[in-house]
Amino acid sequence: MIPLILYEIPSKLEGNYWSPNPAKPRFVLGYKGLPFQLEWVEYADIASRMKEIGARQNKFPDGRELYTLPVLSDPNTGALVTDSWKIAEYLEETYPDKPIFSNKSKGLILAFDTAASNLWKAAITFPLLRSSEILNERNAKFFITAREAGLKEKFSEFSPEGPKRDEHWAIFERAMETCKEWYDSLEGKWLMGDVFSYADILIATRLFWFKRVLHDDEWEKIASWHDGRWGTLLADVERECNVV
Ligand SMILES: N[C@@H](CCC(=O)N[C@@H](CS)C(=O)NCC(=O)O)C(=O)O
Repeated sequence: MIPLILYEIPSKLEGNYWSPNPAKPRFVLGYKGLPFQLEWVEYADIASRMKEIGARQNKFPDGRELYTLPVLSDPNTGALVTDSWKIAEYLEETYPDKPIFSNKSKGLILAFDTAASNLWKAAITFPLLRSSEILNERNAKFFITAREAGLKEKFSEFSPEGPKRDEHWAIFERAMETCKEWYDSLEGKWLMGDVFSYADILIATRLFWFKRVLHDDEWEKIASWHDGRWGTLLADVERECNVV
């Protein structure tokens, strides 16, 4: 089998990885035990590089069309897939061993993806601010301009220290409380009880993002909530997906 190619975004961090969306297919590839290699594309070069390889643009709910990562190329089939969800679907259909949508759960997990995004929506300007700090100057500039346009807010307003940042932390904690309720509703360490699924990858890749971009004390605060279960969950999913 020829290794698949996953297009990823680098950072200044040791180990490079940081971005939650490319992490999703990376975790799936690891879980399914598929061979793959990475092609690193600087944030500011995503559009030009993706145009060059013929990837399609992504369409956002507000109608914007944008070249985004992750993109996956599969030389075994000739497929070139944009968008983490579409990649997950593609990998599941093409390589069904070790399923990520067991028990016909794909529709529910798609709905869960939206629910999980909405859960953190109001708090993620803080990790976005921290994300800009782990990119080099050129990419940080690009990233900030793009996020300002997306959020319709000046960068300095994203999550300034003080009441606004405190409110983001409060929203964060409430979100993790909801997440805890989801996990507590069944016995077993995964969201579907004993069955590992893409839903766990959706939660873990966000935790992964927080761990990578937030300052150590900030991540440790999140990891320690609810008896340290979030640090443990991330480690469990990483082990399950062979990404450590
Ligand atoms: N729904 C898409 C979102 C992908 C996305 O927003 N990717 C970001 C990086 S994490 C990106 O490539 N943004 C390009 C830009 O802002 O120009 C997915 O899940 O793949």
